[in-house]
Amino acid sequence: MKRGVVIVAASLLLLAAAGCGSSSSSSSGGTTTEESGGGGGQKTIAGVQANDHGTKAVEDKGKTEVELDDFYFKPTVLEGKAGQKVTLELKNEGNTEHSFTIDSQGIDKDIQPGDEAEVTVTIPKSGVVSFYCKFHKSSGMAGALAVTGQSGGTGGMTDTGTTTGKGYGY
Ligand SMILES: [Cu+2]
Repeated sequence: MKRGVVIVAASLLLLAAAGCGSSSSSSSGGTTTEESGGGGGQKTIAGVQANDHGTKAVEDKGKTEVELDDFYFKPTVLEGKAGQKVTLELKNEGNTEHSFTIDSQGIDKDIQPGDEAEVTVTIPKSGVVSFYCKFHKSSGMAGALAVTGQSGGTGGMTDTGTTTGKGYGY
């Protein structure tokens, strides 16, 4: 009898908490990125879970700047013409050492905090090529080279912006 009262009281409290808590729900679970429900900016790029900081077309002439930070590449996906050679200017703006590594192209460049480095990469003929930081790949520090216009279909990259879904009522 006593226990039933307690349970009812508890569930009333829960209801009350749920009712007024929704307006000010700023408790987003701390700083871990274990399961970011869409807002955290993680996506699977070329089969690698990566912290997404945008897609950019590479420069036709000149260098394309890529920022290395703790712990992401920005831009994260570089798009160019199939087979195009691209010079990347890598800038480590983080507080720890990072690397720019592409296994299939024999590239493995270590960059100290505040330093810059240049690498020449090749946009794949089709699909995507994964690059990553060998120190922080498991933290989602990865990205990809992709052929312009093909990134939506290949390698499991999710292309946002094309999901309209609703609104076709006309
Ligand atoms: Cu790193």
